[in-house]
Amino acid sequence: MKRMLSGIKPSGQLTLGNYIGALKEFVKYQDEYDMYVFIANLHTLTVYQDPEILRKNLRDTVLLYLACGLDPKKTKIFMQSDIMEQAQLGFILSCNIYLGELNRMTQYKDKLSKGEEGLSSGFYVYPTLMAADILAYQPDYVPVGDDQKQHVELTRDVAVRFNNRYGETFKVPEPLIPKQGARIMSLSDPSKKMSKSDASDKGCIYLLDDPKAARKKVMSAVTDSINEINYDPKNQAGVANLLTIHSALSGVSIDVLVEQFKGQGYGTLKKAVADEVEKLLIQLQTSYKELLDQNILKEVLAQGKASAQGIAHATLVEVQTKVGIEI
Ligand code: AQP
Repeated sequence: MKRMLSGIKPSGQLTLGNYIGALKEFVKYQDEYDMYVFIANLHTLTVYQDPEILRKNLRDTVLLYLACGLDPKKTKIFMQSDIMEQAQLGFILSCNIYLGELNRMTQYKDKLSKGEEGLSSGFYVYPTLMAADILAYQPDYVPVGDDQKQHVELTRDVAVRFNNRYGETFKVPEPLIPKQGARIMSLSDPSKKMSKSDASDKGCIYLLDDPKAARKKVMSAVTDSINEINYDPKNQAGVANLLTIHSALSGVSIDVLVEQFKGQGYGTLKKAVADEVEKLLIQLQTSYKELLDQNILKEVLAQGKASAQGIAHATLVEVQTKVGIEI
């Protein structure tokens, strides 16, 4: 069975973007692959987090993984910081990644160009830890949204470089980008990705949002003045985003939706999307509450750690031996 690995950074409450671009896909994949999904808690620290809020976000992330349908019998669910081998491998890999490569990372360049102050060095080097998060487990595939593609490219580059320098060690993983839903956009500004740490929450649906409040966000989504329902992400980004969300949640193809909504107003489309979103949130939150009462977090994470650590440890020992730091 081919192995697959991915993770989500709990830097806030999980969003509809995380669900459509990541979790929904993971649930599909867990039946076909040897699946590992971690909670990237170390990555959250690249930006200051209030410890109490972070702890709650960690708990909610695990519960939402389960509520979305990740099954701990099929998917190894674990906390990034529980596997210390990942961080140690991260340092070794950072010694095989050039400054120029990190300088080219779009996320870093974006923050620099916006003149963001107080950027931590952790933010700068986090792609090196992400490479270790992935390579420690020797996966065949890494499902990511398209914004993370560049980081997986860097991971592949360092794997190839390491293999060339020290001999075959790492499997070079393939990124898997969903064909549709790879980038769900903000409802209030469809030129921007829907992000959990967005300053305004108007454009973002959180999976734990009150379903009625989420409806309102959809109903006030920014569209355009063309007043025709087409799938045209360039010229009608807001409408294209609504169609993408509808299609991802209902399973109806975008072409069929465009045909179905032809000649109707944006209000009708928004109402249909709001229905889909509300249905999803009610279903997820019902299971979230049941899981919360079951108090199973620690057990799920311990089980995931037990399965994941052996693989990461074996990789680290091989790497340490190859680079010459083991006697
Ligand atoms: N809007 C999105 N559309 C599609 N996929 C998305 N993902 C995140 N947002 C969207 C995918 O979810 C996985 C986990 O992402 P992450 O939360 O670890 O990192 P991120 O992409 O940086 O998410 P945010 O919400 O934008 O976080 P902040 O605001 O803290 O930077 C990835 O596969 C991602 O592509």
